[in-house]
Amino acid sequence: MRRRYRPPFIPSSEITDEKLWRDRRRIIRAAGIAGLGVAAGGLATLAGAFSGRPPGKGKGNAGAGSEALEPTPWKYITHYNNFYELGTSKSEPAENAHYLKTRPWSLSVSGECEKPGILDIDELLRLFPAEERIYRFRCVEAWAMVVPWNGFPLSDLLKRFQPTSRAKYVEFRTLYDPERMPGQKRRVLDWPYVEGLRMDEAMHPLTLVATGLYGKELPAQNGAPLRLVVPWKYGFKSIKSIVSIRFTEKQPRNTWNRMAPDEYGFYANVNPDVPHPRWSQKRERVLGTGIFAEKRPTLPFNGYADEVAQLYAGMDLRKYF
Ligand SMILES: Nc1nc2c(c(=O)[nH]1)N[C@H]1C(S)=C(S)[C@@H](COP(=O)(O)O)O[C@H]1N2
Ligand SMILES: [Mo]
Repeated sequence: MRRRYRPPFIPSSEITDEKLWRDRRRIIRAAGIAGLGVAAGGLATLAGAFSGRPPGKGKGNAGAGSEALEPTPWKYITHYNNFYELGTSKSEPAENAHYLKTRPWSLSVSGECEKPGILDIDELLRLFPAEERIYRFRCVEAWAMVVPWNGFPLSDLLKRFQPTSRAKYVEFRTLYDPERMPGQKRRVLDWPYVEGLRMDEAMHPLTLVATGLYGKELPAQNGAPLRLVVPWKYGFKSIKSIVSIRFTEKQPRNTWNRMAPDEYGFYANVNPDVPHPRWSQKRERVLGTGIFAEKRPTLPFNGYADEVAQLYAGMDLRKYF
């Protein structure tokens, strides 16, 4: 999480996917098909789909103040990554993606619930069809992007296992398998990667399980076959390549909080007023806009304050950072 930015190397073969997606979107819009969440009235750009309101099915929601934002190009979303299981630099996760075989894969759900169980990934993908959600994404290292995810609300998945009234938190774990995740051969983190959410955060309609990107299968470097996306929190909360979910009574100890408790909190809500101990969080650099592009201001809750600020009413957000 501490490296300086190097422009990523981009093979031209990677650029096709995003172009296809844009062409498809253009065709759908030109045909006047409803369901994209784009109001009638001829929006000039795709970014016009960003309303800042809670998302409906297939609707973009890149947060308040995102009107001028375009989805970040595929090549940046897939070649500038944090995924320590596949290497600690930004370029290694894409280079090492081939190690991460995503079949067989299953998700176990346990803890404080009536119906614990194990779901095979293909069964899971059948049960929970993906819709498109365009979200802002903000890493704790002060870079940002806009991502067209495909996924489904985490709440749909969790409800199936019937959490009990003792379930106050949800804990997530990444696969532990040094053969498929060669970064785990070195003890740079305390493997496996663990994250957690409070139950109300986990059940919030913005909280997504992502299984795809730009209408395609999720690339390994982005957390295939399934990863969490919590758009109002710093990127490290969005745990990748999940194999286990556990309902708990006590707050889980998330990996980065265990590594450096004064730098990474449990809540990790995007907050321009609370600096990281080693850098400011007031501004962010948008990937794909060029290294000379001006930084833009970071918004409270990453632009989703209208939707989520009430979850933290009465909490001191400097203490619970
Ligand atoms: N298992 C796992 N999940 C992880 C990480 C990681 O190293 N391992 N990095 C986190 C961090 S710090 C960020 S910013 C995002 C990056 O997601 P992206 O590469 O898809 O942009 O993944 C998060 N999820
Ligand atoms: Mo991050």
